[in-house]
Amino acid sequence: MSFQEVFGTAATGSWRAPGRVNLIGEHTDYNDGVVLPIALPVEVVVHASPRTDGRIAVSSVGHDSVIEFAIDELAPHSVDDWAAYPAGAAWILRESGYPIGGANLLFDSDVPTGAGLSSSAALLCATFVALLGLSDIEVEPAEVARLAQRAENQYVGAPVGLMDQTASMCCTAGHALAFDIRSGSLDQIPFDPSADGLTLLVVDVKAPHRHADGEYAARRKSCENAAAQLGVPALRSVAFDSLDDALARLDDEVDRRRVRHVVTEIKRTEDAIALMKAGRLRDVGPLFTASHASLRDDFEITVPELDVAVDTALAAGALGARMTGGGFGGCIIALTATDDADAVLAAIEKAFAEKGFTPPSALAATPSNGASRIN
Ligand code: GAF
Repeated sequence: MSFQEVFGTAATGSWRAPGRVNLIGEHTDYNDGVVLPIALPVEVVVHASPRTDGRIAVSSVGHDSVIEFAIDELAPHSVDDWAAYPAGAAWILRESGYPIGGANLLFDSDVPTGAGLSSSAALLCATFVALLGLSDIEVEPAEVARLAQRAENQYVGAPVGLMDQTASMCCTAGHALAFDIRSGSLDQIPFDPSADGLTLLVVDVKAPHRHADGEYAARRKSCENAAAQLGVPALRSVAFDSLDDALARLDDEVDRRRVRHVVTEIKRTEDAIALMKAGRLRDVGPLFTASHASLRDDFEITVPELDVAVDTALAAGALGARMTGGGFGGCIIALTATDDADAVLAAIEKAFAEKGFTPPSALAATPSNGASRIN
């Protein structure tokens, strides 16, 4: 249904916010680490018009239902299902003192859900830019990302870090975003694989997310416990050179593995950023592969579909491959010579058919712009 059909008026504007894929730096954001995402050319679009009664009504293309709430009456978890995200955005804006007005919002998205490409951060960020835009309130994109994280943590109740929202707000076309969570610095690194005859494949392995929420919270807790035991504010404070000393001071074998992943992953991310700045993208491949091994063996968040996709991509000639995102399903990325990309994808499809897995699908990894107004 069109905006006019749902709400009986025309939309006064449209805004968009993209999904993302992280090149490297997995499960480092909530450890004050470094991440390197790109925004993808898939996005949540929201068509919007203002209301004068302090209420927000949300609907989405393909669904007939309209969910409505009063901004004044919002409290954590007061709206559930997908509408919890726009409600959470309105709630944190109100709590933070931004005088937003009511709105009618119609969402349309081509970000696959459950694929680890941040459909929820895109939904949140699209809502923020629309609600702020309708009320002519200007807020820095990085601050919008922090508000979006607070909405997800406090309203929806998901203990996520700050990467996905920042990627959706702050990425730029043709660049990967080197985001240092501790310092807050945002460095746009030119990222154009095709200039080097390379392709970044993003392959959705279509694995059902298995216990992803509880496992994510457990990983985060393990990292926080270890940091507390080491007497540091976050695992970012553990220098790569002193990793062995730190591991020797931890009682718990599982926590030791989690710490080893986080500290080595931050180092790999810093190395990848340095290589990309030096124009040596090809050499980043082995860092991707080492990241995957660490996520599989130390962080223990891969599933057979992710491991088979990575192993097959490497056997078929990829320069490097890894799972990306929260884990327990989602996508892998594989850096390949452009001439080999079709063969790598075909090899993954063949391996999945032989294993009886759901057929995977591939996406274009063109680095795109963060959230913006469309019209
Ligand atoms: C999910 C979270 F939302 C991010 O904050 C990040 O921790 C990521 O998993 C893992 O790197 O996408």
